[in-house]
Amino acid sequence: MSMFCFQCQETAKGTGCTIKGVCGKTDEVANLQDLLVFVSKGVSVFADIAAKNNLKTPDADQYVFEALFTTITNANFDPEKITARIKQGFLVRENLKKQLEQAGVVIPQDLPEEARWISDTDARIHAQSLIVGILTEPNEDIRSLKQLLTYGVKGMSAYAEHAYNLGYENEGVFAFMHKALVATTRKDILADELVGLVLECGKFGVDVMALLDKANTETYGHPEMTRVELGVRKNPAILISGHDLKDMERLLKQTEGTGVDVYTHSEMLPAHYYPAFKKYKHFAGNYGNAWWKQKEEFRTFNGPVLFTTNCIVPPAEDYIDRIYTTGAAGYPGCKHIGTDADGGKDFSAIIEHAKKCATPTEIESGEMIGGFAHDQVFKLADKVVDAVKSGAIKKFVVMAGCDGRMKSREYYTDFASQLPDNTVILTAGCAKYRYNKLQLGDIGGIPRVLDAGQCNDSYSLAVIALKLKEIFELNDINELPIVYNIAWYEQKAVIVLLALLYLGVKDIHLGPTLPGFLSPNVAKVLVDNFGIAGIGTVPEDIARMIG
Ligand code: SF4
Ligand code: SF3
Repeated sequence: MSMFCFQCQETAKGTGCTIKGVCGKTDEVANLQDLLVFVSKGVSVFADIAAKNNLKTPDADQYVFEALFTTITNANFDPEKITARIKQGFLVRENLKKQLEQAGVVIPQDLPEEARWISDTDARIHAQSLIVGILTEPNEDIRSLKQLLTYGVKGMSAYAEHAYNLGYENEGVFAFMHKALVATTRKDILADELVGLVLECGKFGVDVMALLDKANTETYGHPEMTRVELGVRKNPAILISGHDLKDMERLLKQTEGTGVDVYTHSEMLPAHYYPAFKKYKHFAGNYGNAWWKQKEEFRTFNGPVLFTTNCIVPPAEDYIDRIYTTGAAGYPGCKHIGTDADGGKDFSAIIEHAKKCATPTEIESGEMIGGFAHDQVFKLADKVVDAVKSGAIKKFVVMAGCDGRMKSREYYTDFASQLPDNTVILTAGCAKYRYNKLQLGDIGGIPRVLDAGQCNDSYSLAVIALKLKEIFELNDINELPIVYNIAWYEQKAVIVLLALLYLGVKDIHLGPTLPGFLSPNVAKVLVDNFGIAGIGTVPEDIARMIG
């Protein structure tokens, strides 16, 4: 075994990648990511002490959410970038210590190892990275809970960063992030306390998604019902992938008037739903499907691709020179566009690159519809309520989450197409690509697939559910005609799941497989208390969920 990682749904054999990641992550990068998480926890130890003494720690907050985002599945494969972040962590930690000393705060002597380890050379960093991994926690259940909590905080970090990039912060989220990470350093912590923290993580998951929703909608307007082109135009173009709307805005502004079009890929599709982006005439459409099909689709796109976040598939030699990264994303050999001293980003290199490339080859045509976040659905509320009352809509099926390359995910296409005509799918995240191009029709003008947006817009689905609960005067969210069949892949899906559990949602089906990081006992806690279940066959599950 040269590494150990079991944080995503595609982990080898459902138990852990031990030689190389199924995602393409090398053992070197996996071990460096373990060390980056370890160092982040050390920073959080001091930030947590500071918070308890009413001291603000903006540098530490930013460091921890950026560092953890870097370790999310398919975000960053670059050992040099990860090593640089590890080194940065030591500096942030030393500055924090000084800040505490200057404020007269007594630093405890019995600090965890995460807060004590110091290194200055790459060789020592690499040596240390081999011995700080997940398996250092010997108890299977405690390890499972510590990782579940860590993955929840990783997902939270990603959403906190997007909000931060738009100038929105929530100190409560940062304080919880540090508190949770400190808890995972404790050798004496018991399962009950960790279970409590996992549930509390869900509360802050709701908070961070609400914050990001506010950031996105106050900055770019409320998503509205939108038809998105799937075909191509005649200009050279840039494809933008990932989740960061600030980068989307920068790219649209900088490409305006250059003769270069901009297309969205995968999780950036929902950018089309925001009013602020509709004014850009060169904002062409969406190209391709979910992240895992990028090898074929990037070849035919012909132009450069900008990754603002995950999910990167290790690029093939014939197009790696067209891949650019920014923010938390990174891949060795790909050009990274960093932030200027004034906080801006200069995309001129990618724009010049696009001008020299052939125009995109058309792989699809037509259009698809989306933009059903909470505000748009509330505008349709009367129609929706009437349809429920008349029985035209029998059930809503939340099918949010992630897509992935496993063949077993064909289940979701079959499930969507075999659902009875009186059901409406509520979706968010890249899971939608399994069924958003099926012609499932509408119910009295309400499309049968309502796409709220990116994975973080699962928050919108919760807001819609809470509104329906109010309209129908119900006591419990579980009395609504809504069932949950969620597909997960990476750690943002973990925070979405914890947020739904916090909101009291029961009987969520999670697939295509349950997380490998859940020990049998921890899985049992989720099954017994929340009715979490896996998936079965499509007919069985439709019978079970729809009746
Ligand atoms: Fe394996 Fe997933 Fe970890 Fe990649 S992120 S190494 S596929 S568990
Ligand atoms: Fe997709 Fe990676 Fe999770 Fe944001 S882009 S949902 S998998």
